[in-house]
Amino acid sequence: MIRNTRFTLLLGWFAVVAVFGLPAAQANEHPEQQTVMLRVENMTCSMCTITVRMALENVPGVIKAEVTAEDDGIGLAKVIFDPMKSNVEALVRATTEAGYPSRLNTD
Ligand SMILES: [Cu+2]
Repeated sequence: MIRNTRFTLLLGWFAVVAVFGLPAAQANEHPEQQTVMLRVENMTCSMCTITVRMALENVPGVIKAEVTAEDDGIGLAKVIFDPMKSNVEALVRATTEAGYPSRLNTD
């Protein structure tokens, strides 16, 4: 009887894994992608968003960058990158070297 119950539980577990995948695997569904927001300075015209986006997308490991600018000259860059190939420091360096100092947006 006990053995039978264990067997039923085991079957149930297999059914859950079959339908949903291993819980740990699900939590790490996209370990190759990380998203950060950067606060970018010196955004003076609409071309700046393109310049900053290109600077970010030229960083090895960057998958996608979206840049918006406000009237106050501050821009926001949403950057999706492979954390195995890049990091926030490399992203900040790229915009800064392009003339747009940035830092991790903590708001
Ligand atoms: Cu500009």
